[in-house]
Amino acid sequence: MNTMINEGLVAEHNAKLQANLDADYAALAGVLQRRGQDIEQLTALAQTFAVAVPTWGAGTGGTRFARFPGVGEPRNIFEKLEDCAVINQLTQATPAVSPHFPWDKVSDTAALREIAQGYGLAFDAVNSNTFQDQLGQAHTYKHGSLTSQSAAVRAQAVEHNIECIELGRALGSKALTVWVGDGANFPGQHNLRGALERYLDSMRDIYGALPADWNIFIEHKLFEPAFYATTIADWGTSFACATTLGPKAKCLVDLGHHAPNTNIEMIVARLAQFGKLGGFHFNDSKYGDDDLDSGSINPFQLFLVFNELADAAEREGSTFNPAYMLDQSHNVTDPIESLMSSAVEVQRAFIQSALVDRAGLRQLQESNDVHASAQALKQAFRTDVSAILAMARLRSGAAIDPVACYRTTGYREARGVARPPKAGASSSGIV
Ligand code: RM4
Ligand code: MN
Ligand code: MN
Repeated sequence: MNTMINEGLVAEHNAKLQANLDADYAALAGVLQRRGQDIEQLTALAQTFAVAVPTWGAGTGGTRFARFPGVGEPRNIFEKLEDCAVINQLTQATPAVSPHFPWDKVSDTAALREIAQGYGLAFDAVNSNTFQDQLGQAHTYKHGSLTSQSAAVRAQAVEHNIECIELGRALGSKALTVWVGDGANFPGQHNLRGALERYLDSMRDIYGALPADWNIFIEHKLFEPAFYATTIADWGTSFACATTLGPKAKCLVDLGHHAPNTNIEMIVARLAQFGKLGGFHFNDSKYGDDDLDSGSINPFQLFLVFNELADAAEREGSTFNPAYMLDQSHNVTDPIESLMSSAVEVQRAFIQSALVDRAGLRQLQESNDVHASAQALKQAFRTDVSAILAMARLRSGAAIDPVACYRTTGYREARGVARPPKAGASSSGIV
């Protein structure tokens, strides 16, 4: 396998930190044992965790005001894969990447798959893009794509999504995620019902092109770029559309796509209950679709989301398998550092949720012991499982402290030389 980081450097890093880790691990094992929990089981569980990395997250993002390019940022999908390989090598928690088309389109898709395989990376859900125009495109998406009033625009948008399915098949992917920015900026601009009817018509055509073992994920988002009425604004609309389309259609929850204070964990519970939870785009936010690093603003919410996922997994068994992906935009940090620590934060919430004694919690709930029920969750959330995550990494061949290890390698500085800024390079789509 091709490794981007010299394995000797990782081993050297781990050798320096291992004695401290062993001590922390033994101390945590004792704490958990007193609660009747086996640390070894939790570490083995942590080693199974995987979250996909978005190719566009490897580039430096921006806001609608400006983008400040990062040193040595990737200029194309091949360089993005190099950075994704670093992230997975040092965390062993991100074995798949999620591509976005046409940003990541290349002339030889089979070769792209082989290069990824060389790094030990697979392809997760493919993402279509009808929220911006591409050079030479016949029709503009200025007034919508799948919901457009124009049959020609809708046909073009449908065709693009079907092309994404084809590209995804060649890459070994099994799902298409559709997010459209379609909506209205002014009351009266759209017939609200008519727009959703056109969306469903278009989606039926895309659905019809799905291979038997594929899913289509419908991603809702409250606002932006439409500021008055987004066609797929909420999970209710997403659920109604997924139900109308059929069993291969499921809902995708991007944590940033809700109004502040929305009870996202309850949305997760509802979608899981009715078999429509397709997957996640993890990130964090304070105001809107801020695309901040997972767990950086509201780690308790992330934990509560995983608490619902653990509950659903217990009820549904192995058939419950939502897709996990990060979807973030890194404006002021090194994307590799942000993506590594975000993957670890999501993995942390996953392990913390496994600390909850579900049978015990049910008893507390049945006896209406409100205080103790709340404390059962709080105790799990307050438990510092860092040593479990670090031990899982060490045992899987990754770095005990991924960011500290990365900083010793000089990787970014070397990319600064190898990847001089290039005009028109697709460093990121989110600007
Ligand atoms: C959107 C949404 C989509 C992503 C784009 C780039 O806000 O989160 O998942 O494809 O951004
Ligand atoms: Mn998203
Ligand atoms: Mn988003």
